[in-house]
Amino acid sequence: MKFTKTAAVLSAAALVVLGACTTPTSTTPSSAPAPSTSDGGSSAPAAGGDLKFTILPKNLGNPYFETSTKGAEAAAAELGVTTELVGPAEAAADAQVQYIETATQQKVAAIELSANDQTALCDSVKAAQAAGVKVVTFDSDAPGCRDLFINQATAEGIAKVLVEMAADQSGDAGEIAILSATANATNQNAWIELMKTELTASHPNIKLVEVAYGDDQDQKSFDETQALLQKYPDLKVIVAPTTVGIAAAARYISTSEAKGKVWVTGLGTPNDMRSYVEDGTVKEFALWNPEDLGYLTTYAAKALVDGTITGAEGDKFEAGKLGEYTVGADNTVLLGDPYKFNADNIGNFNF
Ligand code: RAM
Repeated sequence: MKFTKTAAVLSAAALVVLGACTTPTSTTPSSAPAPSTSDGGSSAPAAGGDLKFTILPKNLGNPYFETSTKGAEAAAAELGVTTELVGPAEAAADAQVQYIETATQQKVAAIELSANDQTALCDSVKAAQAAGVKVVTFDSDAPGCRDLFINQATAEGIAKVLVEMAADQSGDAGEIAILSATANATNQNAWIELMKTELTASHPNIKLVEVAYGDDQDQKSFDETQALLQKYPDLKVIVAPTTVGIAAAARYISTSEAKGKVWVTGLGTPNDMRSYVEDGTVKEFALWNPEDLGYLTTYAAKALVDGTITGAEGDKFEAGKLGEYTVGADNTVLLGDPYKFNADNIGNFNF
């Protein structure tokens, strides 16, 4: 079942309305299978013909990016584009540079990038662009250099949902901690800054005691959770705005004495989090549909490569089953709104 359709059917009112600058006009789920299109070839792309896009997530083996890649590949199949998925095993700050350089040498038409670092990648991104490659970030931006950013939801909207859940689950008072991804992650850092602002402005009785980093590695996130519990015996909530971190934190707490006392919330996938909602470790968490994010990214990249859009504010393009989208300020396209998952609705989602 697709998120877009289900969310609309379930409860449109439950969605956080954030002043979207997109206009999805259709929510018909795609039945196109996600093909395996790995191709390490180095021939130049022919306009309108054998276009090649490189998909470069923060790291491989992360279920979130496996799902976004599925969407990106489904869109590529619809558009007749060949894709190659590449990326580092670990989400380190500059680990993506070599993949950008290789894609540039291969003269791919576009790179779809979730940036591990806001600035460390810009030299290689600029070299790619100089060689004629369009660079579209998704999920985590490199604002200083990319052609276009496909944003899953506004940073303000994500921070608001995260703080809302932390406040609900702590009784709006007491100690909370954040378990993030890497210390350089553009997306998590933007959300955390806005969370701090929101906490100070509207939740004076909540104390954020620490921001810990699990580096989007399962074991490190698990160990950091244990350390947080030892350091802060009065901790009430761990907010993990990363799918890897939230799942690892929930796994730790599900078999510890903290279960039922320390709540885990943040951003997770329903499939990763289902058992922890069912066993009472997790009350509520949020996300968007990563598959739609990947799908939209490929359509946007294709529109850029075709010259249908330049990435300027107001540019419009068709994104297959998702309908028409409009480029907003700062060369950004917004997918939609974050969505909260809990025991009442998680059974309706499968990603
Ligand atoms: C992890 C990554 C990704 C983030 C999600 C919520 O998979 O850090 O960048 O958007 O979590």
